[in-house]
Amino acid sequence: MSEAVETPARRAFYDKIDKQNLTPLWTVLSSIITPEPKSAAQPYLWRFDEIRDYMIEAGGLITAKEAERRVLVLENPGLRGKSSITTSLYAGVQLVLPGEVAPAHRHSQSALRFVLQGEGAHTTVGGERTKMHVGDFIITPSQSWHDHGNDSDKPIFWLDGLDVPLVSMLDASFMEHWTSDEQPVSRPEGDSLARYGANLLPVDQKTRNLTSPVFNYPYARTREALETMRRSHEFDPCHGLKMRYTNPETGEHAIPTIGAFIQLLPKGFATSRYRSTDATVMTVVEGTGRTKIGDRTFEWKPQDIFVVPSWHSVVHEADEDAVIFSFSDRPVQEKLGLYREDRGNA
Ligand code: 1HN
Repeated sequence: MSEAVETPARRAFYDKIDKQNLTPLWTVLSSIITPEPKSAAQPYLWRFDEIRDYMIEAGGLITAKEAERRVLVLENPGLRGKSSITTSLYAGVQLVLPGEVAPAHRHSQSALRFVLQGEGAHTTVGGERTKMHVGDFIITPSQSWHDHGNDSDKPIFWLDGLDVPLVSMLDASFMEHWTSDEQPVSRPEGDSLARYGANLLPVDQKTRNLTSPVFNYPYARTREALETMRRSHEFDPCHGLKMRYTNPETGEHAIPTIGAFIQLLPKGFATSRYRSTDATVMTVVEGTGRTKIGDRTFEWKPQDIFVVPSWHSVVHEADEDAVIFSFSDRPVQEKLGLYREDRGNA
């Protein structure tokens, strides 16, 4: 269907109604209802080596305390100025230097952290502290108090993923600061993993949290699971061996607005073409290879971060055994009946 031509009489009419904040649908219909997703977001890859250098430079310019969070936002080149890596999600790389504290606050936005480099710093979420190791997937539920600190002797870098653009779109943002830099620790380290992450649940607990009560999914366990499963050699043509992080109380995604995934691509594996409506942020944990997103190919190595916009075809090739962590707004799209995927025909 082509757009209606503009005659002088029509133009005059549009100008007249414009003053009353009215617009004719027939001039915009084809751009607001597209036959398939036409994202403003673009495929892109950030090299960790480059980000790291800039972050160290930022470390000399501002403290974690003054910045509140010393983060460089990964802005999609098609969404500059919007603090967005996809239409619905935010991503950034955060640095906490030895001895620093990123002060306690809470907000309605949900967050995930995926540790890229550094060992032994900690984050405290809802009164429980956890140590951070490379590859750990750590979550901060909506409205939970959280602060980070680094008592180690090395800088720590992690990838932050938040539902900031989604919450902004819904005009549902709330934020508060704690009265001091660090919240009190009220539960022993490892408490939530013991209670909820050992294939056990407290017998009389009736409540079901929207966000997983496990808040650190240690990489050591995740990696071991992948390594054991690969022995059966059942690789999905589009994903290799791909798992999703779950809320053990419900089996749903670990965060209600953000789905998170880990996948192993064995050495030499090339995936079949795949596309889906959930734009996805990916970071490489192990291995090297390349990913073709639409018609662009990006070479990657550990800690690099890349983004696949909605409905762009994806093909991965691993030169060595590779592990990729990813996140998207899939839970939202699934709940709303909007999620679609296309295996192999893209
Ligand atoms: C936030 O709270 C953190 O707690 C990181 O580390 C990045 C970006 C936007 C809004 C809140 C954090 C954030 C953020």
